[in-house]
Amino acid sequence: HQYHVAIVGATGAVGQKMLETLEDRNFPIKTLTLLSSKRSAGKTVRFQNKDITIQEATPESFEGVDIALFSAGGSVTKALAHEAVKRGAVVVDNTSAYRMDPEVPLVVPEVNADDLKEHKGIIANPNCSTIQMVAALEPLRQEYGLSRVIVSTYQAVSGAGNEANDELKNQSEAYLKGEDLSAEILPVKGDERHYPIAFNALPQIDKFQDNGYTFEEMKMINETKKIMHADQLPVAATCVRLPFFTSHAESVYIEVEKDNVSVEDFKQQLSNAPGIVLEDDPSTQSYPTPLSAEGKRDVFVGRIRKDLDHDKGFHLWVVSDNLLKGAAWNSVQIAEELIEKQLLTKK
Ligand code: 11C
Repeated sequence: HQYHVAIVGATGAVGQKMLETLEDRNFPIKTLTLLSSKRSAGKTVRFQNKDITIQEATPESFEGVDIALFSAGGSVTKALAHEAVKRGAVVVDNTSAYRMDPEVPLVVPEVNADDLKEHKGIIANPNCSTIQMVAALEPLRQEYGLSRVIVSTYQAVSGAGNEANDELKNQSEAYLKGEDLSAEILPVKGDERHYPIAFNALPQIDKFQDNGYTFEEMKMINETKKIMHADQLPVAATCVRLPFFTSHAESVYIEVEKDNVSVEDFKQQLSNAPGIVLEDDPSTQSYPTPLSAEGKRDVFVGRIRKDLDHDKGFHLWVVSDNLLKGAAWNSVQIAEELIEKQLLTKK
């Protein structure tokens, strides 16, 4: 069977990766409709050696569409996702618009694929930094239980889109020429103050919330609890932007419930886990980095250590391509699961 697939936001950083991923996976496509804002409509992109013209997204664009992958910002999702569902499409949404809606499953296939069975037309793809963390923690939670998570992130600029990539490039060139750096996008487009990202580290990703955490930090906290069905799990996050283009890295501290768990147990568990690659050998300086993970669909884990003061505490280093497992690949993977589980009709 082949499907009519639509991508909303085809020209964005994630939309581009969705096209590449559909091609790489040889996804069973009958028709591919590429949609965007009025501004990008009329451009053409190449897919499987053909030029496809991007059309302006309207409610009618979704007539006959089976699967719609949205990645054009929360306001576009809010305006069009229900219109797509009304016309019979199943929506996989890569924005934060409906992630915390109790009617909308929030899915990382390695963790909670069964939640797809409850969908009512819209499925949310989690935030990139959340996805890679829960994918790495789930195999450990299943075996040893989880009683606390504390994460600090080291995130790539592409998480803030193509404009942020350009800002890093321009500032880096300016810095090396000894010129002044101008900052207009990061840390958050539309926020009042901007700081250079080149040769810097910014402890703000997305807007500040009333509790002093940023929205990115609250996404990691709330989404983790929802995906793992663990409302009571204590989760804390500090999210930091660093000057590289691709992949998010995370230093994760967890406490397990079981006694007498060893680093070897962790390694065994992770090396058998779906979608996880263990890269952890201090004797050969083996560990993942943002550059080594770029372009790959897996989540890489290294630097596993037992806490020196807490017998149930462990430290891990988790790295993944934020545009692939963090966005495009997780969305396409959800679409593949929907086909496999015969869930392409709404309940
Ligand atoms: C970043 N994690 O790195 C963000 C990008 O909610 O899907 C993803 C935003 C989202 O800036």
